[in-house]
Amino acid sequence: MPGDGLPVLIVGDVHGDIERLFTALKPYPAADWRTIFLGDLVDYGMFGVGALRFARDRPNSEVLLGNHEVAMLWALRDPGRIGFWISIGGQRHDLDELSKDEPLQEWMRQRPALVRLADGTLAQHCGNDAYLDLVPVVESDLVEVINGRTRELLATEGEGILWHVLSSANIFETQLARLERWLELTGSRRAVFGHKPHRGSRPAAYHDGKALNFDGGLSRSHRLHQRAAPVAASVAPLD
Ligand SMILES: [Mn+2]
Repeated sequence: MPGDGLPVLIVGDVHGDIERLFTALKPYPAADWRTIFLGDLVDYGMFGVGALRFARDRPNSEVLLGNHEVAMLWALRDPGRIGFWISIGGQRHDLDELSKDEPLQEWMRQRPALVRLADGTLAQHCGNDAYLDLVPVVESDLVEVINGRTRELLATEGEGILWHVLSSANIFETQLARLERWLELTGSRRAVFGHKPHRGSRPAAYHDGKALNFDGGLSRSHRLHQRAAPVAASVAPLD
């Protein structure tokens, strides 16, 4: 993994606000941090593709798949999905830009759904165990199996299945038993996710830190943008 051994920086949902992303990352030089982007870099804001390219090219970084990336890839393949995608914040100029950039498309289709860090942290887009729906049986290397299935679905017109899984509501805040089962199945000690803005000024911790939400509503274009939320609500080191 790129940046193994470096302290870990988590970046919640960017949603096209590259300007606030730059502000948020200023204290954290790429060479000094292993950066994990939790997905949903696109939609709502004007610079979704710009944010994707920036995250892709940042050294020592990993970028997870969010439901909005899936919706965008779906719209790219099937024009009949463009209307839906625009209804969830899709920006037409970004789709045009993506359609001209095949290497970026290919990179997006290779994004993992899950990343497990050396300290036992599991990074994922939504705070839900719906990822289990992607595998018929629970296997020992669950994280790798789910990531393999994710890539397979993106390569075989399975965006609808992935959209359904990745847009599942965050439940770990309120459902400790499901969180604990998920952590056990994936061999993890805590889950880090984004997907739905919390309302705090720092990443929100639940169940003694076993669940951490890093979506601080960073994008000013998001319908749930928290006007007073500092960038540190979405971008912060992992303790
Ligand atoms: Mn999301």
